[in-house]
Amino acid sequence: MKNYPLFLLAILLIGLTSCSKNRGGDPTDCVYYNSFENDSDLEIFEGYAAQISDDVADDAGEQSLLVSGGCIAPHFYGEIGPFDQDYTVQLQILGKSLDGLGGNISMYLPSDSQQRLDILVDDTAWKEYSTGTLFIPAGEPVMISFLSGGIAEVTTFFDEIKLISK
Ligand SMILES: [Ca+2]
Repeated sequence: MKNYPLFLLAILLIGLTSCSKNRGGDPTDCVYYNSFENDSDLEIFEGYAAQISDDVADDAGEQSLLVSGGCIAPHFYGEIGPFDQDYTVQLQILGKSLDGLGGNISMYLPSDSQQRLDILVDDTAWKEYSTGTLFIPAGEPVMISFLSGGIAEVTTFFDEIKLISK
C-alpha cells in the first residue's frame, strides 16, 4: 500500500498529458487536438470569419472558437497533416449555436471533397458532437472547414476539436 501515492501521481500525469486534457482518453489515439486557447491555435487556419471567444463549456479551458460569416464561404478552414501513416479518424468536437440556427464543421480529404463528413451544431447549449470515420492515407492531409452564416448572420462556437484514431 505504500506505493499508493505514486500510483495516484501516475494517474494524474497520464491525465495531464492526454489528448483532451480534461476529459480523459488515451493520448495515443489522438491525432490532433485544439482547444483554441490562444491566437497561435488559429495559425494553421485561413479565412475571415472566426475569432477566439471566452464562451466556453465546463472543463474546456478559457477560450473557444467563434465563427460567424457572410455569403463568401468557407468561413474558416485549415489542413491538418499530411501524416506519415494511414489513419482512420473520427472528428469529435464541442459546439454551441448562439441562436439555434446552426453552423457546420466538415472533415474531408482535399483530394476527394465529395466524401465529406459534416456536423451540424444547432443546440443552444454546449454539447458533444462526432462524425463517422474517414480514412486518411499516409502522405495526405485532411481538411477541416467551418461554416456559420450566409444570407442571415449566424454565430456558432466550436471547441475541443479532436481527431481520434479508430
Ligand atoms: Ca477551449
